[in-house]
Amino acid sequence: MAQNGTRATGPRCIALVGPFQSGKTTLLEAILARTGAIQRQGTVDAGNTVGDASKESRHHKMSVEVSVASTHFMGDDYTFVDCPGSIEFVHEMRAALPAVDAAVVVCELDEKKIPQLHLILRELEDQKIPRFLFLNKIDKADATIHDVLTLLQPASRSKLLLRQIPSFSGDVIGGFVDLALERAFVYREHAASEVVPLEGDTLEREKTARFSMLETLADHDDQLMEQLLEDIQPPRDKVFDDLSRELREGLVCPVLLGVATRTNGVLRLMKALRHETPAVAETAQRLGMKAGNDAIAYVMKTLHTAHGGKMSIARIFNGQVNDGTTFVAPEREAGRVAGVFKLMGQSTEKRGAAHAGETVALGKLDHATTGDTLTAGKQAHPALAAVPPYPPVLAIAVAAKERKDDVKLGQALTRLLEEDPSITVVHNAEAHEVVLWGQGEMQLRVATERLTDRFGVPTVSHKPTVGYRETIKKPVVQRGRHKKQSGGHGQYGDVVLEIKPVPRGSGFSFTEEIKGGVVPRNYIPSVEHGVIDALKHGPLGFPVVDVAAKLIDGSYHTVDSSDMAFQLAGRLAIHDGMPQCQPVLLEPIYEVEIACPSEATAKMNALMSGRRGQILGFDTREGWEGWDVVRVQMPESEIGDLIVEVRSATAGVGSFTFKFDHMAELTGRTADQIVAARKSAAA
Ligand SMILES: Nc1nc2c(ncn2[C@@H]2O[C@H](COP(=O)(O)OP(=O)(O)O)[C@@H](O)[C@H]2O)c(=O)[nH]1
Ligand SMILES: [Mg+2]
Repeated sequence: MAQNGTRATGPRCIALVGPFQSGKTTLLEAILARTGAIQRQGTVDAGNTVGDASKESRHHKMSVEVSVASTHFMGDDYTFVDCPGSIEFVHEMRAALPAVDAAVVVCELDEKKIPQLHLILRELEDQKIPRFLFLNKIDKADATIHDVLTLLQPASRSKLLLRQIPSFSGDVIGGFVDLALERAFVYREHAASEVVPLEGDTLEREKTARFSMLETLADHDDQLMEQLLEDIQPPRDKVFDDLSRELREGLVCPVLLGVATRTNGVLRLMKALRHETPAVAETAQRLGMKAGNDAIAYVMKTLHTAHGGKMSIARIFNGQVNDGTTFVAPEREAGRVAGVFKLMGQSTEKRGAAHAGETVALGKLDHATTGDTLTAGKQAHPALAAVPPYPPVLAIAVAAKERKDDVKLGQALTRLLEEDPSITVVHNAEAHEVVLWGQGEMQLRVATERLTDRFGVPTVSHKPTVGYRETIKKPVVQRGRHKKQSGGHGQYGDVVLEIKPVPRGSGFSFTEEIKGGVVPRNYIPSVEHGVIDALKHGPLGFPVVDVAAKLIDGSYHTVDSSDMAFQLAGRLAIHDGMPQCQPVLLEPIYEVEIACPSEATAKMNALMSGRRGQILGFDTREGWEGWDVVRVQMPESEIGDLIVEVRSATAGVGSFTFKFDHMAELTGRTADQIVAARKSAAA
């Protein structure tokens, strides 16, 4: 039985987070099985878990979005939010975190996962989410727990506090000792662990480990410190109170052990959650919620389901939400709830009103988006949280496979972005491209799969067009004469243009110095029009920039001259003049700032020079111990898949931001290839 009886403490919402493949989805399944929400524990490998039930997740055998499922335990409701571990889907977790009372960080005993763990803990620390570490897969552990903690500690700002130690049967871990309870358990597969006497060698280890746990707690409790110094055994209740308080205040991160596949350690985890995590009122306080009577909810995720339409997964922080509740978001109507649903992974089940603390799906809130704070009432509550997505790092251009789907693609993209706000869409009018910007290859692949499978628009995708330009290096004076005077109404326009390069970044200018009306005033805008048109494709095939054209001479015909004729004359002059001006390709250069663990900095250096990058400098990353920032200038074409290499050189955790800096001349082989490719594409 639980140490504090069975008093109910209200519905909780708990995030399962942690590095990729650490066992989060398996742990969710184990929790649901141990608490009776499901009859049979599925496995990720068999593809029959409650989490990861979307087509894309099953297909890639990984979590690509949050999976939400609720269960009961000792009189209370618990909703678990299984978050993808992959860095590309980290926004799913970040947007969900404001809704949760605590997070369970699932981690393997694997040194290679430390950088990812570091990033995840950082996010939890920044958002002030109380957190447990669940060391999973201890059935496969070949290091001692103590050594592992020493390795992991630098990734955590708060002290990792070992709450359990393993006990052994022979060489393998057969159970654990709970250091707060001072009780020993042996694991039983898919059943509650069995209490066994705490004795012998295990008792000795327990004493040492318990003392060190108490010492850590005493760092933030003077009274406990005195008791320890005076060799007084603190009462068990005091130890539990301290554990709970220090967890909530983010002073410690308690560490529990387990084997998710066998549900070992799962009940103890549930009991720790039950006794130690804050309830909804405290979480609401953390978010700065103001007292009132209106229902308030936070949207952690938006989904478009095949049958139910749009669903907003929301935690209710105050009041009660019914079918028909009308919500406002700050500065916006959000819509009217059409159905309150209980979630079990992908499946939804209609239910009654939801109360403070519960996490449910709300049907058809047309104008609600992920991250919204919703208020039922006239006066919107200020946003409880703001989690802007990280800037995107990778792009693909997408188009509907069939022209007839063009309009449908627009609608599908709107839904896609609602489901995943860390994707942005940019319309490149010049290249007639719809460009999806996102967080990585897998995320964009999943995005195109969703467009096809979920939103019914098969697409094709390719690399986005790089914004090359061209300019000239020499001036020329060029005549352009358009003359057609055989039969019927003739055409006549004649201009002389001075074409010359201007400094980089000054764009295009058109001026005139016409004397004696050799080109009548009313035709001059037509000449300019023709020039601008011709400069859209220079001799190399790209838009021309940094050129000045001056109209200096010309002639006209009283009957045959027209706007059209002078436009054509302007075009001709550019067309014939430009090739004589030594045209040169310009490529966009960006300033890129790469953040990476210091041990990878040297690798970055090599990577940059392979990509025509110019290193501008190195720095330590502010507020990130053991990290560096590398600043480089790099051509746009080389940034295309840069993230793939940056991640592979940094165990997945490196990232970058970039902004346009300048256009630079490009000559030689690379330039020739680009021009040739353009010519063959245009042909
Ligand atoms: N041996 C062992 N394998 C586990 C355990 N928990 C999960 N796994 C396996 O680890 C892999 C990744 O699990 P998954 O739950 O998908 O990890 P996630 O990426 O964190 O959701 C799967 O093959 C699981 O079967 C465990 O406690 N012990
Ligand atoms: Mg998973």
